[in-house]
Amino acid sequence: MIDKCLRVPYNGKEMTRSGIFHMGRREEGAQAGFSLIELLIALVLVGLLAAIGLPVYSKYVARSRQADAKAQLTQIRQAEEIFKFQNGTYTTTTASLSGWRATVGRYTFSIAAADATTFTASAQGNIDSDATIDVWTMDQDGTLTNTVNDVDN
Ligand SMILES: [Ca+2]
Repeated sequence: MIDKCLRVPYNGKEMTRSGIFHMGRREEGAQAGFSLIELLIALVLVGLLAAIGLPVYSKYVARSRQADAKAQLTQIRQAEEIFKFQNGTYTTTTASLSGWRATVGRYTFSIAAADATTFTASAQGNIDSDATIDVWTMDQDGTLTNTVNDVDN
């Protein structure tokens, strides 16, 4: 077939009349393209990659959402320390805390308990597609606890 084609040398390769470089030999009359089996194999491979990759990606996204809870709980602790410095005690009155935000991302925040020496702030949010709620708490010492981990449940 290549013998019948117009030969135009280009960078050491030969170009046919149709402008396609000859990379290999193809039998006369054979059609270029993919067979059904090749397409099915490609579809199965794409399906396998999606089946493996999607759960991994979902967990990665959920873990990144947990950063919202950690960062905001740290800010709440700093606001509580400022409040205690000014008033001698921690507070559950969130309006008294500087920079208070009741929701950040998928989390809602609250202060369950506070007195002169301790407080417990918590964050709750559903960070993935199941019904489990992710729960974080932070105390006056900055101890961060993931009471219910939505990523692994
Ligand atoms: Ca969930």
